[in-house]
Amino acid sequence: MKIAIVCYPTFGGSGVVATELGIALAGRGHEVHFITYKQPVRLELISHNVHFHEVSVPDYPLFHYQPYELALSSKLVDMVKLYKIELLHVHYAIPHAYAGYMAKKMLAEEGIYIPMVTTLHGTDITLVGNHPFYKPAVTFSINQSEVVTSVSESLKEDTLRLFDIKKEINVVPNFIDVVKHNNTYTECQRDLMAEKHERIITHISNLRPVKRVVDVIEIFDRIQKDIPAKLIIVGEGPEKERCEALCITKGIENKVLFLGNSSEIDKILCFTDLFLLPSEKESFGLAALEAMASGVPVISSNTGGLPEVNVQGVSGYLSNAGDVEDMAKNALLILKDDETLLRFKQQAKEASKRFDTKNIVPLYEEVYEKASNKVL
Ligand code: GMT
Repeated sequence: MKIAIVCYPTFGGSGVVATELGIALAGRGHEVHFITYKQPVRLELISHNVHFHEVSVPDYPLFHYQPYELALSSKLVDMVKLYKIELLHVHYAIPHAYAGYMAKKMLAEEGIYIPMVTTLHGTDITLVGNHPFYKPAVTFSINQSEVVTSVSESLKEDTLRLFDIKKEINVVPNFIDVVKHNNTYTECQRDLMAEKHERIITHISNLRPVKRVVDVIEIFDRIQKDIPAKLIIVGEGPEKERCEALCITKGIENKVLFLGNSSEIDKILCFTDLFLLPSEKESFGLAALEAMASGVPVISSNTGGLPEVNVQGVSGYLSNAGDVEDMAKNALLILKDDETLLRFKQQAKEASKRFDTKNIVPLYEEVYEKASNKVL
């Protein structure tokens, strides 16, 4: 099948999932066209089955805001016609579902009927899409998609609670290539980051308030009072400066490394002993799944879709968002001795296998089949 994938090409989870999906679909013989404003960060390889079409918005002094969805919908129309694309798969409702709907309508004027699948990722529903500025357009474009998917049961429930949705929502969880995450780095270069006797704790996110990065520092502060440890924070975002300042106030700045955005997540996870994800909201928690697939146990909050990913007492522990005492206590339970840590590492890896690419990508193929049979 010829599929257009529309996504955010940045470090966010939705872009990562969309990119990995495109790569996996191409591997299964589909022709995949990424249509977005920049080559997706995880898309290293353009091949005869994987294409990338850049959407550019001409700069014009009259525009206070650049009309991205207009440029995107025009680009979609052109690419569908040029490559005879058979299906649009848009990731993240805002503004992609809206632009996709406009493209569908323009194409229909020319007698070309193309189905659209919209995948909801989380903040497009729980944070941004829910705002009265966007809500009518988000509701409309979700209802106009042939098939709607969400990345967790929890996100499906949130969507049905917050919006007037007339469509069935199919849950297709995020996925991970378990084989790729099988640590191939035997030594993992731990010594680059920490002394032999120190535990390495990692947090990866876009450092936005919803991630509660301050809690990451609070949890780590309690851990390092009990056992020798280092904290690695990967990502860039608005909470970074506040967290750097907090580390100085607590006198732990020499134990915390802020690495910025990294394209070496696999290497970092390879030498990580514990992953922290204390988010306020999290529709799935792809970062937690990536950690688990690399054999890293997870201490997380119990919000949103996290309980569908992190298994209490098996791949790690879950606590109420904000309960840093409980999270630190649970972290110490896992880290206290080598034998317990090894057990949790193995269990985390095992628990991640439910979400292996080979189990989930066929579910998207079924969704495409369903969408193709009911073009609106
Ligand atoms: O977490 C973010 O702020 C980024 C956001 C995105 O759009 O990339 O992540 C959302 O989608 C991911 C992929 O489906 C999920 O794993 C994240 O849980 C979800 N984030 C939130 O719900 C806060």
